[in-house]
Amino acid sequence: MSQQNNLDHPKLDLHSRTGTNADTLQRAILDNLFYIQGRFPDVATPHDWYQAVAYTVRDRQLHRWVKTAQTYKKQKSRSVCYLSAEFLIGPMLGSNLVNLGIEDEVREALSALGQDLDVLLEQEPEPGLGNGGLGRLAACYMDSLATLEIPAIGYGIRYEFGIFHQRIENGWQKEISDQWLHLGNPWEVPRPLLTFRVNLGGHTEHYTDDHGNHRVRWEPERVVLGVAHDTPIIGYGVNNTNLLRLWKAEAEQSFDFEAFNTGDYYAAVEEKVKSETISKVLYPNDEAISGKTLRLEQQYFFVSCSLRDMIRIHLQQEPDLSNFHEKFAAQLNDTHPAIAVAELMRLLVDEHHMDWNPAWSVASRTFSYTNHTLLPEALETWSLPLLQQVLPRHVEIIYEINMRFMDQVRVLTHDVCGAVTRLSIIEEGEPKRVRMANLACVGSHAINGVAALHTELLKKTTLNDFHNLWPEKFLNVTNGVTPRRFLLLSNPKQSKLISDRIGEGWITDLEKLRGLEAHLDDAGFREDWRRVKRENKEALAKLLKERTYVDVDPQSLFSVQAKRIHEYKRQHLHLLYVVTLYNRIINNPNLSMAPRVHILGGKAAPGYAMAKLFIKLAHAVGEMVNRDQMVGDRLKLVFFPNFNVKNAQRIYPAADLSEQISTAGFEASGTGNMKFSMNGALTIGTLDGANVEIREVVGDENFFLFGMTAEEVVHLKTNGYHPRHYYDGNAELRAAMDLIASGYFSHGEADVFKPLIDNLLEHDPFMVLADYEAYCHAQSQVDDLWAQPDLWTRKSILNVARIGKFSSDRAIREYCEKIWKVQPTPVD
Ligand code: C3B
Repeated sequence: MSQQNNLDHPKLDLHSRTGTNADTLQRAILDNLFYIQGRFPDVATPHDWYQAVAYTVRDRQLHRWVKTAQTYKKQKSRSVCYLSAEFLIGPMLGSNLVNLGIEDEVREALSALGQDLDVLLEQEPEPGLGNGGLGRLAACYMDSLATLEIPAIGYGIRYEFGIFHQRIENGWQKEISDQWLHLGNPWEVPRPLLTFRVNLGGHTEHYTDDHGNHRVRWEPERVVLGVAHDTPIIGYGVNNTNLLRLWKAEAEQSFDFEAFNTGDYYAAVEEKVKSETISKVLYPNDEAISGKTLRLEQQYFFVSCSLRDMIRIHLQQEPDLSNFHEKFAAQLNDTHPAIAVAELMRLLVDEHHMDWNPAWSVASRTFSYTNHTLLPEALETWSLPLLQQVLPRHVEIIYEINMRFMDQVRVLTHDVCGAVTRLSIIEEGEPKRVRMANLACVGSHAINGVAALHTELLKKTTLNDFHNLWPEKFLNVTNGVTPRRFLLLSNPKQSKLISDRIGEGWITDLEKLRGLEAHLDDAGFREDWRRVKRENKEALAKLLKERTYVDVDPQSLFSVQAKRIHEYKRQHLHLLYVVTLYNRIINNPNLSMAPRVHILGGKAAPGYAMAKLFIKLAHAVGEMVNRDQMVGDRLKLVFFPNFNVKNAQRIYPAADLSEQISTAGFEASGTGNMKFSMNGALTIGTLDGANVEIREVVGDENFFLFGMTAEEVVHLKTNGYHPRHYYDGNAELRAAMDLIASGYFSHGEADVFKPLIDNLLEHDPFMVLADYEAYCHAQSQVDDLWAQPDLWTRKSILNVARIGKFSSDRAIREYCEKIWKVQPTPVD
């Protein structure tokens, strides 16, 4: 009843519309089926039912959402704004049901209607608005922010086409466009009235106003509209419902009437098409920059809309912008939104007429920057002419920021060893380039890496000059993942087993998993643990059969590597091991070994030839190995197509072994490593990214470590690395590479995989060959442990019991305390 009063309308009876018992839900689902979709049960397709359920769930989010907005407004809470070009949120129905705590009731309501919730869950198209780890991290953080009752808005782009679907044809990856919006998106609320005009191109005009002030006007060449589309993000077990606000680009006017009237119909439509292109498609590269004008336009487009939205919200409550930074903490998720530093200065100075110094003080206290990679090809720089062409005013502002910064730097560093040149936001050369990481560092009050090792390397290498300049700005926040989606939702059996033993507290306090250690000596518990894993593996085996036609034995050890395909992640090292096992069987047909199923999954960037060739090789090897009678069930290799959030949720629970084998120093953190471990897999991995910290908490004896350290990698590289030396020195390695090179896996055509083998032999930039022997050795240790199932189970339980640190709740708490300085604002 109190809800009724608080929402200020005596006739608004929220309870009848949003009750959560099975009866009310059943009525609401039928209602939505009829009134929103114009369907009735006799003719409704599973997708119609899915949508009806989704609307029913959304109705139950909406009044929490309104309450949340009211509460935040009343309390004038400081809000976090997470600026990210990617939010890989994945399917929403399952996680919303879990977070609202109404899964059982909805299941019951549906079964009374003759529908199966699991079938409907399958209907949801995946919002693939991200490439991989970075985008998924943003989504996990949104879940934790809401669960921790932190006022927050996620700002990004409503891509019409998300990450492509991967189809495999004759072993090759084929990209299929992702039409996730095709049948409508029940989760979003379009806000056509919440629209900003975004300038692009043109030139600037400097003038003096009536009061003698120097002012700048930006005369754009064209204008596009950014229209807000809101998706409610509900916390687990709380009322707080935050906002994911994604911007869609639209044309300012649908038609150029002049052109239309003169008969040039197509020219009239052209402008519209051009404007809408901006939010059309996600760039499918992870960790490589595209340098395309459209990409810059995307970045500026969403940043400008977001900042102006923040200013709009601010000015509803405050007289001016002098305390903007006290109301908002804006996180730059990598350099993709880094143009925000210049844009906020433009908004404050040009549009709100603040003086430069106070404006700079506001801006630099608003922003903080997370770096996600050390790979040089991922560090964004924009050519100055291109920036000039798209954002002429921002070039002036960046020059101004840089000039003032350089003056400061000269005094502080006395230009020791050329630090000034390296710190400059502008990189000299033909053409000059703007370094977005430098802009982000200069404009932020905090800079963080995403795992302890990564942050240390940032300080020592990529951002070393900035660290020397401002050591106090640097800190580490190790990544985390949400246990709601990646354990509670995706692994119901293991979750139940855990809750039956230690209660449900772990769901919002993952450190509570420690309580499982007390049950380690309980043989019945270990037996149940094994049963759950076996059942999860049976489910995956069934899915693998449907998707790839390969039969696998759920009793085998499931060894999984699922992530974007990239040379630094070294999927080819994994494959060399599989070929090695194959050779061992051929050489010794009676070999007794731990039966293994090796599962690979991941998308390759469409333009990344080596990664695509790898996918072909994985299929080629799988084809030979899987049908070789001599091998039988001892070894299988399966490539799981179209690795995405939905598929990931079925893969993690079924893994025995998690392959985290990147070249040390290259994987900033990794988050799959955490998800596997949370689901009871043991890790075989290098001392890289968050592996280091995972090993620390689960214990050395519960982790299969191998390979060079980051330091050793650098040392070997500087002293001259000769991959051939390893090839010559290891007979098994030689045999595996020779077999691939011989054409054995490519119908005798030796050329097909030549680029891959040649690259390894001649360059091997990620030192696969140097770590091969250590990797094989660690894999033998895996086999030894597999032969002792009970000991394996103990280690699996310990991995889960000790993984609490890697909850995104912990990570978000650290951001709140150390960077954003925000407090929870609970909603009644
Ligand atoms: C990724 C990194 O490659 C991962 O190590 C890291 O765990 C995640 O970010 C999240 O921090 N990353 C990415 O997915 N895309 C980029 N452009 C850069 C880093």
